[in-house]
Amino acid sequence: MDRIQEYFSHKIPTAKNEIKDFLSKFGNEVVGDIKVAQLYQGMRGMPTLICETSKLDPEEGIRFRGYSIPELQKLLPKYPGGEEPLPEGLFYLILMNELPTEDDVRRVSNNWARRAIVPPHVFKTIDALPFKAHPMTQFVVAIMALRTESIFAREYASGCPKSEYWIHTFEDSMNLIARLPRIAAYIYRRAYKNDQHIEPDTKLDWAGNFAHMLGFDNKEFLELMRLYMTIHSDHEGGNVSAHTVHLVGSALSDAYQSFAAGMNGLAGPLHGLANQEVIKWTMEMKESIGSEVPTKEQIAEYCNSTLASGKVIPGFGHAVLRKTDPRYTAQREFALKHMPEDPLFNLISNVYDVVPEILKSTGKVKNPWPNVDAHSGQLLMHYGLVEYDFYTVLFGVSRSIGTLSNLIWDRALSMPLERPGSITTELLKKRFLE
Ligand code: CMX
Repeated sequence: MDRIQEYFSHKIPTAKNEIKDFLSKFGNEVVGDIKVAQLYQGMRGMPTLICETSKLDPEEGIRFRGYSIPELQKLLPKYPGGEEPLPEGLFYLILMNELPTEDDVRRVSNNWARRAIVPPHVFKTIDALPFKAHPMTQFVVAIMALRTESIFAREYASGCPKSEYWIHTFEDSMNLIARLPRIAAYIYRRAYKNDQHIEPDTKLDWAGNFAHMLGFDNKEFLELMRLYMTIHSDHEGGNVSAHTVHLVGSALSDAYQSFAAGMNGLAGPLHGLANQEVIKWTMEMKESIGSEVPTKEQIAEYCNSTLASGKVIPGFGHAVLRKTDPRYTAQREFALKHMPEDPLFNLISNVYDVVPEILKSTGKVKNPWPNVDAHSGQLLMHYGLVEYDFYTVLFGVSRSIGTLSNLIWDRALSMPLERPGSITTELLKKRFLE
């Protein structure tokens, strides 16, 4: 057992006892009512899951173990000379429920670097796919190919006791998080850079090394990756990718199977794929208007034509949030600091000025404000990562931190198989009409 795992193991008995004690006192209390409409509305607003790592407030946005993004930008350790938080620190915080020291973060970094070797058959599996296969398809296939390495699957098959499930899930999760940047970079370089690959730089941190393997060694880009990987990691338990990883994991599917399932959810256009859709939509707008700097009136006209054609405006709206996403704001501040004159940034800012009023005027959009995906593509484009089909893979690499921390806790707390009840419309009608 390594030091990080051992430290985590000390957290489990206390957490278990607290829950047991709480349940013995309040297990029969009612948490909320379920309205019939909610059953037809994607279960919006129903508290049905336990997720300890983060909580999303509709007005304020995400808090990771109680800390907002601006607070974490101050409190989490940075790379020497850097200003953005290291995702290793975010991982430590949400897993241990403790702010990490510089040493804790260095330990996570070194631990992931040690685990980062990807077996050759994974690259061969990716190579078997057409170059044009969507990067998210390649990503999911590669994660499943890596499943040959699952310690949980092996130990479960050989009859390990239930008390050890979390240990094997911990090992799988750490290995998977460590290896994803290499896999993602391989997919990127294969698809867009003539299959010319870059060896890892083991002196770098996890996100910095990822940027390096993608082929971007600009210091600002490394900082962007640290911020990006931190803020996309976790968004409480009910979003499609987090919920899917938890649900599939509840069948004792291993970390590879669970995470691959979650990534198929992230690849949907209403969820993570929106980050590529935003840039695609923005490029199509510029082309359609015939200008690099469309006016606000032209943007408004284009938005109305998007809505009239029955499409959504990507990057705006949210199932929970009712204000501008603080992840959007963090990225906007990065742009204001490093590239205030970037024409695409100015266009994205103008879209921000225009879209909310238009969405409000539809009378049906509950949240007219931008979400995380409205800004991320502009920052990547600025540094030359222009192949926007790849953007959701970046989101996916980051999401491993949150979803797999949760999976470790699920096994540590022996969370049961998830199996909610369902009901037919006919039965509902009978109940209320007869
Ligand atoms: N553009 C146009 N219409 C929108 C809209 C948008 N950006 N956001 C919501 N609406 C529409 C919905 O499609 C729905 O229309 P119908 O009643 O005709 O079906 C109506 O407004 C009400 O929807 P809502 O309750 O406000 O939003 P939901 O909780 O149902 O959906 C979301 C949330 C994110 C799927 C939706 O806002 C959307 O489609 N946004 C664009 C895609 C996007 O940016 N997704 C990324 C979200 C963040 C992430 O997961 O990465």
